[in-house]
Amino acid sequence: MELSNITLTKRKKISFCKRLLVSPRFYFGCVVFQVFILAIFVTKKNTNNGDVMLVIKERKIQEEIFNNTVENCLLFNTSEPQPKIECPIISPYLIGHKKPDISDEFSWEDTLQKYSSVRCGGHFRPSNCKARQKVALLIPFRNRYVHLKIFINHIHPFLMRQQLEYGIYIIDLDDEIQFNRGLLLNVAFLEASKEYDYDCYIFHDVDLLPENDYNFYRCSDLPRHMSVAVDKHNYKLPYVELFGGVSAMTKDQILFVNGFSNKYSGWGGEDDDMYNRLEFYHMTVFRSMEDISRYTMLKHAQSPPNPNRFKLKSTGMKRLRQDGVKNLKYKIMKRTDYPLFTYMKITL
Ligand code: BGN
Repeated sequence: MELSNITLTKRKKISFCKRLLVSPRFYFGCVVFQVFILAIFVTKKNTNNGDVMLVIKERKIQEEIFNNTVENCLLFNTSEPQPKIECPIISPYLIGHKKPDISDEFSWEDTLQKYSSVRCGGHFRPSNCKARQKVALLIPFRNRYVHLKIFINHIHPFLMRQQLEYGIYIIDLDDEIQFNRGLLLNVAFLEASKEYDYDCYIFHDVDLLPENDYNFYRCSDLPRHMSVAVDKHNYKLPYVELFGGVSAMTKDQILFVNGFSNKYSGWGGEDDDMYNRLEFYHMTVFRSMEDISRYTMLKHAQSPPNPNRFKLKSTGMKRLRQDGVKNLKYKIMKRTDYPLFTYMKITL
């Protein structure tokens, strides 16, 4: 009895296999599976290709925009006479909301031509009135040449329309040292303030393009967080304590809280730490309306987050007085005044 049962099961299995081999569904399944494997392979290959293409593009644009030096621009002299009459509070040149052009397919020569009134190092001053604020744009940077090209082309006309006097500082860190946004912003602040008596310092990520020129790039009595509504976050503020992206502080406000912490290497946390500093000194962060403070974020791969950022943040207020712009030691490896921005590379 048992023996016949076993033979029956065996027979069933064999007949199942036989049926499977002649079934069109089986072959269809095989084809689908093969296509699936092939698709994974091709996508992976394309991603690698994409990476290579991006590196080539970055190189090309680096050469394109870092090719021109002071010979191609007029020197900036702070003591040049300027009109006595102050610019109006609201500039007559504002155009309101306009989605930024994010293409990098334009000629840098044309950009240089268009903004030839900008002085060496990216300094600009309106010619027909005295700007109400002198603003330094401080931009931490590493290897994002495509973004830099788009950003510089976008930000000059934006700031000009606001009738500001401004300087643009791109600050880069020794390749051997891990990227550190807070530290770079501290250095950029120290260097820009040595150079000129700015009223306002704007900490600006290179991948954020302001969409509305009623988003005034100036400081107020309170520290300002400006990139309130970013397209990547569906134009909504992700959390109330956010101080990253674009923010503005006066020299006094920065010195009062000892600038940013220098300890946050890698991505994340340095802006939250700054928010804590402001809170510690009872300084409220001011924000403009969401429909004005809109930004387009340029696409990029997410940098690896710093795994120590939570610990650093929780112990941050203990270090506040020793860790910041005061007593920060660094060396400038390279400084060049390009026609549309000042570039500095520093080491520690
Ligand atoms: C937050 C980051 C910020 C960053 C925003 C961008 C942290 C917490 C560290 C203690 N904060 O999550 O640094 O600017 O995202 O949306 O990672």
